[in-house]
Amino acid sequence: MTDRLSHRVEALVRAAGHRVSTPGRRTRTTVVLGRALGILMLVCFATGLYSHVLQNPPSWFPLSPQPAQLYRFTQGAHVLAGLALVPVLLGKLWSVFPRLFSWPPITGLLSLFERISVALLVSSALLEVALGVMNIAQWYVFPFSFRPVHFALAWLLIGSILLHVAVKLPLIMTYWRRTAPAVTSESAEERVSRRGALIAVGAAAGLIVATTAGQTVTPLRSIAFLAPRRPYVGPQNLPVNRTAAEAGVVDTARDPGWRLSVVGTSKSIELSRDDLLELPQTTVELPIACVEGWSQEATWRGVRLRDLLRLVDERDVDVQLKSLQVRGAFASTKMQAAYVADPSTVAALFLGDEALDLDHGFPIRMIAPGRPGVLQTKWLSRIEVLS
Ligand SMILES: Nc1nc2c(c(=O)[nH]1)N[C@H]1C(S)=C(S)[C@@H](COP(=O)(O)O)O[C@H]1N2
Ligand SMILES: [Mo]
Repeated sequence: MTDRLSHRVEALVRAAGHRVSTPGRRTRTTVVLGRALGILMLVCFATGLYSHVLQNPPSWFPLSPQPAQLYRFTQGAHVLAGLALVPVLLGKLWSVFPRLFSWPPITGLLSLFERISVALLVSSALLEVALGVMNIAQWYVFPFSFRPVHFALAWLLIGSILLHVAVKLPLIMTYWRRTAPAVTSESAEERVSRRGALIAVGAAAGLIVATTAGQTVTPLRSIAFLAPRRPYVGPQNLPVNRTAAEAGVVDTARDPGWRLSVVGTSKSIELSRDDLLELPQTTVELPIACVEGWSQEATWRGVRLRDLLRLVDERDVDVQLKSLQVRGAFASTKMQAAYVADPSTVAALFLGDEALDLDHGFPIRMIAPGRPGVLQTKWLSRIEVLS
């Protein structure tokens, strides 16, 4: 009885395997796609770590506000590489899909180990990429906060990649070169089909990058059809991630009684918007570089943060920046002394020649070089020295 059942299952699996196996699904295809995938994932991992460290800096990490454009570059690369790897990942899964039907499914301890590592790899890769895409689409349907989960999955993913490469090393070496005997022995038809598969995957990745890159590479912005936010689209020609209405600050931000509190360890002051306008003004060119991959340079004018702190006799200190916003992860952010000391770190009152739009943080917002957009706190109400 069980014998007949297992024969039926085996026959079914073999038939399914036969149906899905085409010459395009060759080990060489898998290796070529795997290499591209490995490179893209390494780019994502390195840039993701950098972004994580900027948002949660360990005390030993040498934070540097300059170069001011660095985060814009690394986070743009993170999101673009992450999007480009979607078709490569799908192509690679397609190329190994027939192996799902290999029979018997497990031949020993090593093959059990291999199957578990592949299951881990595939599920963490799919989940990681899906979460990233959902996040940039601001589709927060998952019941947990994005960053810690994306971060933890990244380690799981990189670990299972290392394991996978170790297990597959002999195959990878055999099929690494185009001139390898295992590759040159394929038929002309097989070669055409394999190349076709690679070209299709490459074209899909190229198309995704071309139609998204404009969110950060401004000359390409007119073809950024896939980008959720595009440069120069928004109030004062700058995109907005969260509006004043969404943050619940419309009334408090417009209130004539608004004051900015600057709180030092021994002294504190309160400044109205007019008081702030009387202080020396500085103009800086700095980008907003959102963690979601879009970025845009803008001209900001306002008071240097270090000048504000001098008013309460402080210098070289870490500060807490508090927003009028009551709820939400970015209602309050921390800024380390390295950024506070930078002469281009400004509490901005103007964007270009106009007073900040309400959605850009009126009456005043923080703008500092080399920081993730999430830390450029809008609708500032309080700057507090951390002792
Ligand atoms: N108080 C507050 N500040 C905030 C945010 C927010 O939600 N609340 N969003 C941040 C994010 S994610 C980005 S990318 C920038 C965007 O600035 P902009 O809307 O002026 O372009 O503001 C940051 N400052
Ligand atoms: Mo952002």
